[in-house]
Amino acid sequence: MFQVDRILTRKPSVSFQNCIRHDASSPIDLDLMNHQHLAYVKCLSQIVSDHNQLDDDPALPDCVFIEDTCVVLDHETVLITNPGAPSRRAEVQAVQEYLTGELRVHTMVDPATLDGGDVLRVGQTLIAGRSERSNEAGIQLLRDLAKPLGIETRSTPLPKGLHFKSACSLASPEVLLYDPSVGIDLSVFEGLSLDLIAVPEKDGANVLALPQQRVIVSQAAPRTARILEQRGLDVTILNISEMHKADGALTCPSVRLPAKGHW
Ligand code: CIR
Repeated sequence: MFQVDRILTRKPSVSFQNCIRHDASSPIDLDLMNHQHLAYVKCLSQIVSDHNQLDDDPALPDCVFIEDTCVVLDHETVLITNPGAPSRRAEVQAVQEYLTGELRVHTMVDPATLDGGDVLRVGQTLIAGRSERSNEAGIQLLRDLAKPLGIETRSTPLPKGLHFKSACSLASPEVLLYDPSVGIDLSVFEGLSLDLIAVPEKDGANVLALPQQRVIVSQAAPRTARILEQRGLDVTILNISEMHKADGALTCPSVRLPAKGHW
């Protein structure tokens, strides 16, 4: 997304330490998480002034990862997802309430499941990863909604890892970063005029592209940051160690809403 009008975030839950994670060996520091989240929000707010933050919910440990609750299709249309992890289903309520009245809201129910983290937007194309969280029925619903808006939806299996966007993301409208260890079928990007760059660090595969060639990169991926600087991008580095411990990365804690006609 390169002309962002507004940003939506959600405060980390007081129960964030109980989030879903594949490796719980290193303890999560909640104070540090809150500090890192504030820095994330501050960084985005300096670039996009219109920012709203939803309250946290003690019953929803993963609610900070608001990206998974919806897919914004254009400046007036959003799909509220049915997250694949049952413990995350209720996260969508607050997001739906907030966006209702502002956007045309579509919803999804079982057996369809989809996490926003599995949907990568490249211009007028959506690329959805079929993962443990996002199934064919969820992707088909997305495709059906997107098509009349002139948006094509492609899909590809995610061979391993949590989300498609844990394994690849846009650093700018022309540059796609991917983690070569995941084994994504790169033919899914054909015809999209992208430079594909294999990143040297796993935590470098998910970056947050912002307007004016700005991009946020995790402090855990210094070599990826250097590659992007060498390509002339304006790189900001953030420490998101506590989000990484929760299998989260830079796109996950925000929803970016486009300006009319911009995508
Ligand atoms: C989960 O397992 O659902 C969370 N702990 C992490 C979600 C990260 N979200 C994302 O990659 N879009």
